[in-house]
Amino acid sequence: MIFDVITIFPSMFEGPMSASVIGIARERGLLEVRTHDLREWTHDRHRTTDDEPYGGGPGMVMKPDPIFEALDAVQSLEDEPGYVIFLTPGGAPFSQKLAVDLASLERLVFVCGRYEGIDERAVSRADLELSIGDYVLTGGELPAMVVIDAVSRHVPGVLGDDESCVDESFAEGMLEYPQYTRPRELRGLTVPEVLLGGDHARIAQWRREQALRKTARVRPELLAGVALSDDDKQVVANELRGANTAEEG
Ligand code: JEH
Repeated sequence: MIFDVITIFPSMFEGPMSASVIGIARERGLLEVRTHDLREWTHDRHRTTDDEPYGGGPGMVMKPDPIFEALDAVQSLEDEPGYVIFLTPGGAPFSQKLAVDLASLERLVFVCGRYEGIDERAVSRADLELSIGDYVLTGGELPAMVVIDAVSRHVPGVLGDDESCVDESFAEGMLEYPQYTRPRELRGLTVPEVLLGGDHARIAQWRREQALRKTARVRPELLAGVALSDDDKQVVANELRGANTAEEG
């Protein structure tokens, strides 16, 4: 899969896109991440990418013309133009489902804004406008890397067998159960007994209950999308009453 990124800060991508899973997948030729410096498509001495907002107001706005030219050039690099994504605070919420769906495309082209945002005529070149969450960042670069990371995990071969993403729907729509590794005891903190026994049915049952309780506590709204048995509903009701804390930690 190919990711093309148009940005005024290509260097921001160097570390995150070279380390760990993404870096290894690039070395193996499973992914390409190519950055393109937007300033190459400016034509003035100062390589200007921003200008004052029409109608007044604070801050500066990203000029549309370099973005049009950059997209024309980058989209022409391959036979197919790629699917164009703008990262903006007002975009549709990025989600796990979108990460999976976007992974079936051959090429994504990201435009990262800066300043207070992007001229709306350039934004109209987007096939999709995405936001990674309801908080304001300083630009679209970190969001682009978040999307690349989440999508790449679903490109065949990127994750090893040990870290495979197929079984992530185990506790469909719930938060994760707690995980433990060695040592068995650390500073008086112990691993739950059930995990040491090798009774896989009991372990699965325990993990599901832990996931259910955590979800009820932290993200109760997620449970609307989960099929709950009568026993499950009892567990949820207990958790919401704040029970099971003293005796089970
Ligand atoms: C932030 C791209 C490009 C943007 C808006 C404002 C104009 C009046 N989840 C996310 N958070 N932030 C971003 C994002 C994603 N995806 C993100 C970006 C850019 C993505 C520039 N910025 C910085 C930025 C706030 N608005 C500015 N105001 C004048 C129209 C309203 C407030 C500040 C900074």
